[in-house]
Amino acid sequence: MTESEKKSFKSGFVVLVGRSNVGKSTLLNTLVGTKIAATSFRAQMTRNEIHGVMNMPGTDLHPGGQAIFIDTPGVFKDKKNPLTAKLTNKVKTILEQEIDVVIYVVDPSREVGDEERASFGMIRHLNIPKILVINKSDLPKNEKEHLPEYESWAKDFDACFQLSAINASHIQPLREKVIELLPEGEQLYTDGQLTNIDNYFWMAEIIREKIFSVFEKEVPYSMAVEVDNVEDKPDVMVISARILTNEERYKKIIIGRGGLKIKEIGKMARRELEQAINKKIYLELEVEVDPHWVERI
Ligand SMILES: Nc1nc2c(ncn2[C@@H]2O[C@H](COP(=O)(O)OP(=O)(O)OP(=O)(O)O)[C@@H](O)[C@H]2O)c(=O)[nH]1
Ligand SMILES: [Mg+2]
Repeated sequence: MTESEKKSFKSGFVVLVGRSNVGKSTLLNTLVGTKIAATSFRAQMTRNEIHGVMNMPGTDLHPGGQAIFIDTPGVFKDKKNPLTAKLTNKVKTILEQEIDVVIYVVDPSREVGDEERASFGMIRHLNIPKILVINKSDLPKNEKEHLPEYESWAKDFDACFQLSAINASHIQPLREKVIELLPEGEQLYTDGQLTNIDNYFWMAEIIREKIFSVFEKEVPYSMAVEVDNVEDKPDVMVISARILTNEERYKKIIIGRGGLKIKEIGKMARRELEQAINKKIYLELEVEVDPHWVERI
């Protein structure tokens, strides 16, 4: 890198904020180009601060840059749930850190209500550039019934993009805008380093994602996954993990009749992990009742 290139290089932290289920984690994965964060049609998938790094080489027209996207738990209105309080606090803590740009994500198929206003309220006072992303542009027109209302919000933002995170359409203009809005600075994550999460956490998240996908509704949010051990043998990787839940009845549901459900979860998780690691995997899954798992999140 020459001195002048170094000077104009941009870098910084870009936080993704919005209600639960609007597609923040999907967008993070698409922006980075690798699946880092687990996603789900169920609310409250994301529970931790997850970083995804995007490196953009410089061109004749634009300086290069590095954006570190920070995925946050979705804002969710369900006061009775102790998990919700914990997750809301996590978003607040993330927003108190040094961040350079906010991407506020909305879903045009969902109406603007108290939850949306509370969510916007968390970022509106921030004195940094803000981008509005109206996601899920792939949905049919009649499902995006609240689009005009969200479009009218654009005036409160420095830029607004309509895109589809899941189809990766119209993503490049957003990437360029992010780099444009970042301050000049040096590379923060080293080459090849794409995230802050470790392998154990990432594996646990894949397993949790599969639990959400196997159960439509009956399984509670009250569930966590912990990977206890990973043994990387020459021909197979042995992963031991525990699914933790609050109550005995949920344990029964997760295991399923004759162990059918847990087998299905294991099969789906194994398939994805094998593909990502490119190695045969043996996955040992247990279900345990642990009423205190929320406290450890
Ligand atoms: N049609 C459509 N669906 C999408 C798009 N992006 C995300 N989704 C879906 O929306 C659901 C929620 O996606 P997530 O990325 O997990 O949403 P999130 O905002 O991270 O949710 P939390 O982590 O719970 O806050 C999933 O079923 C995604 O497949 C999109 O561009 N179009
Ligand atoms: Mg998420």
